[in-house]
Amino acid sequence: MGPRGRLILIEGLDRTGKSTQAELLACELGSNSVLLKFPDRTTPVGQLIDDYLKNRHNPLPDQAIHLLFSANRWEAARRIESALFAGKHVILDRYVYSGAAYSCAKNVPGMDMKWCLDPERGLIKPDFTIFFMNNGHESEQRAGFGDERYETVQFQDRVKHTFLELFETWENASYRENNMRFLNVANKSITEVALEVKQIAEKCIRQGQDEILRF
Ligand code: NYM
Ligand code: MG
Repeated sequence: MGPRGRLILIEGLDRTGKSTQAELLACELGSNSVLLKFPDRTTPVGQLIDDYLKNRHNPLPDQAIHLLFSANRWEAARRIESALFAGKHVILDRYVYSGAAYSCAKNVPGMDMKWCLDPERGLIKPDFTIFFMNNGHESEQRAGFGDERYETVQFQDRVKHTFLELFETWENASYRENNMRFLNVANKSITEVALEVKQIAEKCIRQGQDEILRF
């Protein structure tokens, strides 16, 4: 059996170019890679999520939509694991950290960070996480900003702080140091960012790591 593939996550705020870069990376790695975007809106659970995001008046309680986002990852868990063991690299466009940061940023009583992270326990953890940052209010200038729920400047600010708190307080120092990179994409071209992402991914693949990490 050959070496297992690497699980590489691209995370960040809305409209920072994550999907574009995840696609470019998957292209770069070629047929030896699989790209998964969360939420995966194609599954039955994903359709409920899509409906919620597009319809600002959807009455789903915050707890219920949170658990659907998590269920949407669990739906893919076995697929991810078998791809990795088949030697394929799996590129993720958003994952557990988005799940916790967006829900926790809503400040719903009882939905603290621990509550938000609990349903994610046991999911495979990325071998490497690249977190896309910008200087703040650039996302709103990107095409389409505001179309979906959560896309307001105030909420994005809260999500940004919640992401940072999540990494600082709830992620372990060794993961932060060895398995993560914060990448400021402000004022960088798609090509520049793609080159950095490619270099990070290639390093992660070269280094290798046998055991699967879990949340
Ligand atoms: N989102 C995404 C969540 O609130 N929880 C999650 O677990 C995930 C994966 O969905 N505003 C939010 C973040 C986005 C929205 O994602 C849709 P995208 O990448 O714009 O399709
Ligand atoms: Mg979006």
